[in-house]
Amino acid sequence: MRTTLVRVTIAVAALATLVACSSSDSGTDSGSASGPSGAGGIKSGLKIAVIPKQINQPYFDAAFTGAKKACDEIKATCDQIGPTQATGAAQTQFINQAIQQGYDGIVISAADADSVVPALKKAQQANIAVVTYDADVNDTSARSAMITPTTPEQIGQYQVKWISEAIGSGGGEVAILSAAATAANQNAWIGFMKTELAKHPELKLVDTVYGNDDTTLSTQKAAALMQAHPDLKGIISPTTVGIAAAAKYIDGSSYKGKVQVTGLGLPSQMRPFVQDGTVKQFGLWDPSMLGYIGIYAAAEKASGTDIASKVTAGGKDYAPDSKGVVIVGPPQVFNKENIDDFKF
Ligand code: RAM
Repeated sequence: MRTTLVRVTIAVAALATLVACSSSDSGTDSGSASGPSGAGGIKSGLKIAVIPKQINQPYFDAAFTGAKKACDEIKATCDQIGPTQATGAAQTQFINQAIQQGYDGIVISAADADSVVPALKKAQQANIAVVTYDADVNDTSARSAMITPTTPEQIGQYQVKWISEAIGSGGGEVAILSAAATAANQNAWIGFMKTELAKHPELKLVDTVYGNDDTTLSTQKAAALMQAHPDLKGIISPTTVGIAAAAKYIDGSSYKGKVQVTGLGLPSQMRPFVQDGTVKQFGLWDPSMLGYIGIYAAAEKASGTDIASKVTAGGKDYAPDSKGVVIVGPPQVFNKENIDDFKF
């Protein structure tokens, strides 16, 4: 039976729609934003750059699937551009490239919450609509809206719940294997994990390490954690790259069955580790919704619509909070019973 965190039916229905429509390419390339306003006042022919923390990363490719669907619907061109390494310095080059190439909008997941800000402000001065998705910037004036999966609090709390259930009442030492130390999303979740861990005296957080969303480094960090903490009972990895690396490492080691792994992962990458029992449960949300709503928000802003109190995507209204944050929700937990139902 499917375990529900919030109201999973909505997410599954939305996901099914997106998956069904996701294989087409981005919309028409008219190269300018001068087209007449279409439905919802969005100009046709907008050019929008989607800048993930890094390219060739299945999580961001899944998000871009939703972005392309939105671009098809609004007759925009959207391109996913970005670095292979998730750093702010590398992303800055792509932001500058988008400015030079006359994009109308940038939808970005910030690898570094601070260092991309000056370039994003330059983009705004060049009349480019800037929206963050997945990972925000610290200076929120550098973007018009932020599309976030669900509340950071909930994401933090659930990861502690999953590791606590996997380890059992005996408890023990746990460690966190994160992405980059500069990523605002992971840092916010870790903050809430610590608050939640304080309610679990049986669990002791002994280390927090950073694999920078790099598979090799994340694997090395998982191995080093085991060396440094031979009594470790669990690894929480709030990154799709980190959790896949940690699960693979534990799966192939003598720690299998002794050390639990959980966090945020893609069902497609985690399936073998759930099926063979290395991972009992983990979670995520539908990444494609972040790209989908991100494109609509950027397109509305680029078309002159005020998105401070409402973003409309695919006929549905989302209300940003006072800081411009749109919560997509809800999260989904994956386990042996339901993992085959999810394709992303
Ligand atoms: C990785 C990235 C991304 C995060 C997911 C859960 O793919 O760090 O920012 O949201 O994990």
